[in-house]
Amino acid sequence: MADSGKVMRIAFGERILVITGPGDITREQTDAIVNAANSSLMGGGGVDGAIHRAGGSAILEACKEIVGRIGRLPAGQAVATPAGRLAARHVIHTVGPFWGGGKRGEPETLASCHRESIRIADELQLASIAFPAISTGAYGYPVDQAARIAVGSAVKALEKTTHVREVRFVLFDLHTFEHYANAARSLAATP
Ligand code: AR6
Repeated sequence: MADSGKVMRIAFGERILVITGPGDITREQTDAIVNAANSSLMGGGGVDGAIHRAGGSAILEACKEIVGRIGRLPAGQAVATPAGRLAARHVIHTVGPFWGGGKRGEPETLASCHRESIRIADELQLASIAFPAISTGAYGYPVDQAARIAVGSAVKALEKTTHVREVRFVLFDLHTFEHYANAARSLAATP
């Protein structure tokens, strides 16, 4: 889709990081969009609810099949389903950490969400993937800290991909956009 709101683009060699917002990830035309799911994979509120509503029942059917096969999805891991009626071709569902103060492995788990989602997109030979601000809504992760972890781990993963060339963060509100943009600016400024 045409970028809505503000857009920041940072090139890393042939790869590109895009931070944009305010924006609705369900309207993204990247090859994959990432869902901030819960371990049941049965849908929920926030961005999870929005993705299931916009994509239709094909997403839930695929999630049920996955849960039947592997059971609940642990935090930090990711799985891919078709995207139903969405413009994206795939939804990559990942489960962020619930914020419990920061000493329960939350940063490692949040980094793993981004690393695993990009790894799966690369395995599917996709060129682009869009993330929401995982864990910063119902799961209560402080946005400034989440932004640093999310952008840092995404760029690190992006440097190693074979197919994925573009990672986008599509932030729902301006406040969240500013934090992710600041995190990207600091990262780009670090030699
Ligand atoms: N596009 C982009 N971002 C969105 C959208 C959208 N359409 N809608 C909301 N956001 P949350 P979490 C933002 O709560 O913290 C669900 O019930 C939102 O403003 O969706 O990882 C799941 O089933 C916030 O910045 O995800 C889980 O139970 C960000 O997305 C639980 O919530 C994440 O907020 C997961 O909690």
